[in-house]
Amino acid sequence: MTHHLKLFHAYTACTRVTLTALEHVGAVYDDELLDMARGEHRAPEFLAVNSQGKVPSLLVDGALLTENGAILRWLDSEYPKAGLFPRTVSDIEYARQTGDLFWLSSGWHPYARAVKVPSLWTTGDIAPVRERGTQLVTGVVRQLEQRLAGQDWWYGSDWSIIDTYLWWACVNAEIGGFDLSAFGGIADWRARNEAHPSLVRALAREQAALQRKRSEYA
Ligand SMILES: N[C@@H](CCC(=O)N[C@@H](CS)C(=O)NCC(=O)O)C(=O)O
Repeated sequence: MTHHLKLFHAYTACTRVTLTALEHVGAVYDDELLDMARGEHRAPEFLAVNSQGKVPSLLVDGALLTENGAILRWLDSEYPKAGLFPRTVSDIEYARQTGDLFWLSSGWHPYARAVKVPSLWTTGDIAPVRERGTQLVTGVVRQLEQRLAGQDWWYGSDWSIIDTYLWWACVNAEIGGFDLSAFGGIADWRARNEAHPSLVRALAREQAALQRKRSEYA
């Protein structure tokens, strides 16, 4: 069954993961970029769509899905042959993949945001928050380096959407000033991610939405 899909996203946000997944499965979808700097995610029009005021927000035939982990799992079940995740042969393996999604969502994501947008986590001085964020990101990037020693992707020889989510978290921290170049063990993996056609198309789609938004202001 073909669904009508509409994704609300934001520039450089974790919606890069959702966009990559939508591109990877070959979905036809509408998209709308929200300008977070102007507070569009808190505007009544968007809160009427998602009262959490967060992206990704994916409307599936008008029904709301939130959180990358949930959206990625739904897309994987709709497009099982697309290969968003490696096929699992046991419930334990499947639960491990789900654990990776939770780890990204509750670990990497807030750590990267502490580096890039430390004002989210404090009403006071942002410097110690950024410093702590940098320590936490350093710890998980080291774990990533260890995992990638001797294998090309998180799950071994094949790309999965987990690689895009990890890439997004690393690059988001870098946008906030984190020195990713100090981690030589992830350099080739990063380049492979950035050459992946689904991510390349996703970034082009994000860029097109950004240009549309800018032309609204002009
Ligand atoms: N764990 C969620 C996080 C969703 C999330 O926090 N998104 C950010 C953008 S990367 C957002 O909407 N921030 C707006 C806000 O928190 O006010 C996911 O990966 O989907």
